[in-house]
Amino acid sequence: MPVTINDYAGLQPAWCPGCGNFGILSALKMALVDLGIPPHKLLVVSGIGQAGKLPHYMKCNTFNSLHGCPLPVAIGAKIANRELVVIAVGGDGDGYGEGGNHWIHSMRRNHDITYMVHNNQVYALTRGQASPTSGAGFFSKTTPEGAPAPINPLALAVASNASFVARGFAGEVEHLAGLIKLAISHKGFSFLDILQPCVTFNHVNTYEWFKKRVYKLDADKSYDPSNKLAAFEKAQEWDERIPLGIIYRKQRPTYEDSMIALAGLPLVKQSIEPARVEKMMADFL
Ligand SMILES: Cc1ncc(C[n+]2csc(CCOP(=O)(O)OP(=O)(O)O)c2C)c(N)n1
Ligand SMILES: [Mg+2]
Repeated sequence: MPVTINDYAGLQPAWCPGCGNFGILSALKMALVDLGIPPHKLLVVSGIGQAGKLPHYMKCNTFNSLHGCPLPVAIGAKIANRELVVIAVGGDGDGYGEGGNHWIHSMRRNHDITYMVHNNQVYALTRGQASPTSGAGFFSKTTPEGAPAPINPLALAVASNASFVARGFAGEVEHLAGLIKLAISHKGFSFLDILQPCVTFNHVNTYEWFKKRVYKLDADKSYDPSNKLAAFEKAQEWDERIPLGIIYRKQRPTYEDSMIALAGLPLVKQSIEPARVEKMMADFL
């Protein structure tokens, strides 16, 4: 039976009307249906935040982890069962702030998972504090004198050797669905920064603000996403023009490829020999 969007129907979202998260949720479901991935073959792991609620609104295997921690959980699951498609999701605070360390090292190790960051440039769940991507001067309760300069997630991902680095926009759902399909199909760590207007707590980076600036890289045939220096340069564009699409892509061996224990059956399908476990336990005594 072909996979349909209804197979993924979850609870009714509790996000604000107009939230960019709706576009991201639709794009993800569209991508999964197009790729024909049934819900029982998918695991979506999230952190904490408005973005972290996304798995509640899907019917599939889900895990709502701690703030900043979707990646270690997603990686553990992929190592245990590489037959699962594993997607980690979270906000900019979750991924670039509290979970920043996990993010950098997951990219470096090239785990075979997809990571989608809903980048609304604010802490939305906790009601509007500045995040690592809030624009310089962004006024909030924690930055009464304006936020300091933001990090550049795309440049950081290229520097950390992520093998797939892309940017989507919640206001361009079909384009985003296409990027998610490419990210899931890529073998290795796929990092997707998704521009997501927050209609309640970010009155600077609105749909209108983005619509004036975003353009699609796919139309530029001269851009070569395998060129690392060109990718760094592209990642600097922001204030006037904001590129959407694949910024950097280079295939390299995954972390899982290098694990001898994973060469045969997935771990969950390997038999456990109690005698070996007893011997290992005895060594600790
Ligand atoms: C260990 C820990 N630190 C802090 C918090 C409080 N907290 C919950 S969500 C959040 C930030 C949410 O911002 P973001 O990750 O950008 O997600 P958004 O709500 O914007 O989608 C914070 C600081 C927490 N729950 N746990
Ligand atoms: Mg946020």
